[in-house]
Amino acid sequence: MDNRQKHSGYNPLKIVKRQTIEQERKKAYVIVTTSAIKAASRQLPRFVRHKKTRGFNVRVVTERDFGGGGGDRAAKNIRGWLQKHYLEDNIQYVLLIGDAHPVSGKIPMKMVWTSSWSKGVPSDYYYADLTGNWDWNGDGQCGMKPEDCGPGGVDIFYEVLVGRIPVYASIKDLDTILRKTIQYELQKTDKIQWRKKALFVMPDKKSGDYTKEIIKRFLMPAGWNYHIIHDHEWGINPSVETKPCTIEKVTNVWKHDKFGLVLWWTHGEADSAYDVMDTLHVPYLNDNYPVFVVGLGCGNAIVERNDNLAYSLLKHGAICTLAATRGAGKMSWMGRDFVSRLVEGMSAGEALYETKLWQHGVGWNSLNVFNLYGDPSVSIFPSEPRSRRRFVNCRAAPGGDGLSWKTAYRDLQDVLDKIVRPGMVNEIWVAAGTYKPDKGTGRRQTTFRLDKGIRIYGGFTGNEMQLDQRDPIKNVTTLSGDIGIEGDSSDNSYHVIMLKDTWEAALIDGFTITGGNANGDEKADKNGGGIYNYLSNPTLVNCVFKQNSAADSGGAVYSCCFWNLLTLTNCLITDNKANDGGGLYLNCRARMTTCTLTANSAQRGGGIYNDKKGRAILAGCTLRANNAKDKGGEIYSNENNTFMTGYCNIEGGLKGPKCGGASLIDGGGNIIIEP
Ligand SMILES: [Ca+2]
Ligand SMILES: [Ca+2]
Ligand SMILES: [Ca+2]
Repeated sequence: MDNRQKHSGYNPLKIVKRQTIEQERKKAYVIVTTSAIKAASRQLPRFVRHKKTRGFNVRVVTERDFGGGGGDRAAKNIRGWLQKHYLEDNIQYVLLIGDAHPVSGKIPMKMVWTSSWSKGVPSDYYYADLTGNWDWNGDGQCGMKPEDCGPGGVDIFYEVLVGRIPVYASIKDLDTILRKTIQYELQKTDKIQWRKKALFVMPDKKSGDYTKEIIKRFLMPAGWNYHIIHDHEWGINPSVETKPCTIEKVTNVWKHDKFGLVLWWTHGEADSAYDVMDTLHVPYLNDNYPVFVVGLGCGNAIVERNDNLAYSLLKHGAICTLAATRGAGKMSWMGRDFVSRLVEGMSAGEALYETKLWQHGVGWNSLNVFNLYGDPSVSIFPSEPRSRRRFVNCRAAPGGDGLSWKTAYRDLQDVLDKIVRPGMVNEIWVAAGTYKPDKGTGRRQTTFRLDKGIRIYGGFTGNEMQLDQRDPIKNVTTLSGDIGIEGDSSDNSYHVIMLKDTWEAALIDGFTITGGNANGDEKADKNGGGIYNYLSNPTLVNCVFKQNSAADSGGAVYSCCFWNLLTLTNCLITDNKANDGGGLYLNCRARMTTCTLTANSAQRGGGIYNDKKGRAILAGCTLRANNAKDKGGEIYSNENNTFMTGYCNIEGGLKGPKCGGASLIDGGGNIIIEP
């Protein structure tokens, strides 16, 4: 260890340990109902036993636990109980069973007002997001956008996955549904191949491309078959199986074939999806092969009506239904994304709430209006693995699927290529070695583009099962922009990593990032040789940035814009160069802890250039021997921003000659290293 490192905040022995996303703890399945239903249902005890055999802690909660009431009062009490217990009990699934009427029901849906013109939408989203304040402006109406949706208000991140079985009068119907659900889940894998067939019912001439997209992108790669009932051909190839679209034709196809999934898109009301299905035809369907129903259209799940189509199907013909409790506007994405996740093996609840989450709160009415009837933990292929973690090892055999170390991808870019929608992969483990973004093409625009919500970890030998078994110091894992001629930076990638709009939790942990050379013609390609970060909130942990450069700003990292947050922990940034900010260029919020910047150089801000919208806080960091030709060898901070340091170690001190700018705040505890 040389003298430089002795003063550094970068401590190779102290790798920050992080929990993986998948927790080992047993998950809980909570059934919320009334004591009357609990006493009367013959199947409920069997259902509880069944869920226990599937690995859940199961708990039946009644008004005696949550406090009872009707309508809004019951809703508040149920949510309050869930808020109190979801963390401690590790609750994953919530099944609501009872009278769901939003005004009078004992296990009600919550009336959500979605917008100022809304007449109220009964929704269970309220029970899935337990951390948000759904009446943030305190006017007594929940979920109004924008009034209740600011910071601290409604939060689109779900904590639990919610489904419901409405109970109108008959406990017998409830028992039928519970019995069917148990049977569905107990069927063995070799007996459920029939489920790999989807029925699309589209009496709308616009929906040809939509159907094609779902089939091509999601069904065919997963080995599914399909049947289309359509009024028109509309360029579907091969041509549609059945036309035109009438309720009689649909009933006929549905009852004589077997489908895992039925999706329709049409106009509708409580008891009818026009030209597709209505409650009169439901009894003719075959309940021995129940389907997942995705009903795109208005009102098929109007909960106040005991003859609503979604519930009628849940009793006979369906295993789960996703449908609207009121009029629905834009919703094609809802069906497509929900189906893509079901096909991949997610449970109904996961598929629904992941779909809602990744919609970013856009289409707020639809996000509330579409609700799940049925058990949220059921999936079409319950036994198939559906890990969202992928493995990469440059020494792996070719042709791997990335699902284990043994079958790892060889190239990090292979994983990124295969992600067809956000959330499909959420964790990537990368074994020691060097990875380049261009797949040998030499194209300088190629980069490791990290999509939303991905956590990427380096430092493995290639057999670890736990995250804390890795050692990024020993198993150096390099992401290198040195494409083309090795050692010649003039033909390197403009950015080794690019983050764009990754608003959620992108994490890069345990990598050496090197060789990016942002000297392109486009404005963006002149910034951020190591990482180009735009409108994203990444966290960089245990990373080393070295020998990256940018013609304009941010040799190692360029980070923008002002409402975003860049978090750097335990990183070493050395030997990078740029015009502004040889190490870092910040035009956003930044939080840096125990990082070291050394031997970076620039015209202004050798270590860090903090621009007008920059608001940086540094704790326990070392800046030393960085160099600027013009001003701010260690730090240059523009006016009208803030730059605060505490317990840092800055050569020459914060007010010394190597720090420039009016907005540097001494947070106390700083040490001055004399040059
Ligand atoms: Ca409100
Ligand atoms: Ca939440
Ligand atoms: Ca090169």
